Amino acid sequence: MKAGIIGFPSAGKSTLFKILTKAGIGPAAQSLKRGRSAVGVATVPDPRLDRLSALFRPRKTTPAVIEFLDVPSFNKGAAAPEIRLGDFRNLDVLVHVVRAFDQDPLPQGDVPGLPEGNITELDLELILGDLTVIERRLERLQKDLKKMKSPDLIGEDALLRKCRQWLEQEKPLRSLTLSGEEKKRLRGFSFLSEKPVLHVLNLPDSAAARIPHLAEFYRLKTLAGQANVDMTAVCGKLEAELAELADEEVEVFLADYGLAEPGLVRLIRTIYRLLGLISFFTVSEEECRAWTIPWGTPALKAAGAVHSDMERCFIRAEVIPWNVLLEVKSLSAARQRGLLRLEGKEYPVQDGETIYFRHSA
Ligand SMILES: Nc1nc2c(ncn2[C@@H]2O[C@H](COP(=O)(O)OP(=O)(O)O)[C@@H](O)[C@H]2O)c(=O)[nH]1
Ligand SMILES: [Mg+2]
Repeated sequence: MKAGIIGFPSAGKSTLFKILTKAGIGPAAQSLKRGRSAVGVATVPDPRLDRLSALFRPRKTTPAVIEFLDVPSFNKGAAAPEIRLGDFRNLDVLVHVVRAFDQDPLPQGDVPGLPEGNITELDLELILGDLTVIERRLERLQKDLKKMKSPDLIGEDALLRKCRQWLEQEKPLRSLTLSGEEKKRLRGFSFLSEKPVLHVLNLPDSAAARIPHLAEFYRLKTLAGQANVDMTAVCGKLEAELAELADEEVEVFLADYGLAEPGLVRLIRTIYRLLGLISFFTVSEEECRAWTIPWGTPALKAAGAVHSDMERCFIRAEVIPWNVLLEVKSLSAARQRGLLRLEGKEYPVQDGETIYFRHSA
């Protein structure tokens, strides 16, 4: 999975990127100077995997990962494509950092100003970027259509006009209803406003204790009825301090600020919610590992995520929820007690299940 961190200058993008990916400042800053995105990998925190790993004591524990890009800042009115479009190819989600830490200190009970303006402005940049691409392609298409009226070209022309009409109303493509066929046709364009967006409010420290509440408040107020968008909040400065601490100090620090968990944990969880992703686990003495799949994935495809041979030679999936496995302590005990379910190819894998794939490879 790939996520692009985007936004206007000094929103806290690089700060967030560095904490998420534990990236050194050097190489990342160098990439940005050349106008390219810096790339780093974040591991997905999952206490369920930690608990399974503590039980199985495998030689290796492998969490799921998300690749993050620290995309150079957008400049207002410049339309996004001045940023190399290549950076946006294959991005599954845009993480938009919204600067909201200015009103420091914030009186208790007060709510920071709504960042609606910032969100609309960002959407406008994405929309303008896509319009530029569409205009260019339509121009080219008219020339080609003069030479040859193939159904393919006619179809593309109609679809792009439909998109253009939507964008001209300042609406992002992610809210336009498209058929599977149409979506497939658009894929090659990698349209910016088509990608799901997670808005991350970067709030002042003084808002720390109320962060989950504020994130929810703004989400309901700002994003009501919008498709493929979600919202969360962090205190960037606080998260940066948190990242410097040893594991055993983290809990005390969080408690001091009245926080239940680091903002980054919530951020990643919200990405999963937005994209409709779930996790399943494979466990053995060799390796305990978390895998990310879309909600509703059948067991056969889940097997394929682990190994193509497992998909090809799939026999059965042996399934048990992670917490039940923790209780009975081993797969063989679970099998004996009839707690290991046998499921076939079509079975939709549920979040948090531990799976042993039987195969004939
Ligand atoms: N007070 C405060 N300052 C922040 C926070 N996040 C970032 N900054 C500061 O804002 C400036 C810009 O941050 P940076 O991450 O480089 O922003 P970018 O341009 O979006 O990459 C830096 O001086 C940061 O130290 C925050 O949450 N609170
Ligand atoms: Mg930056």
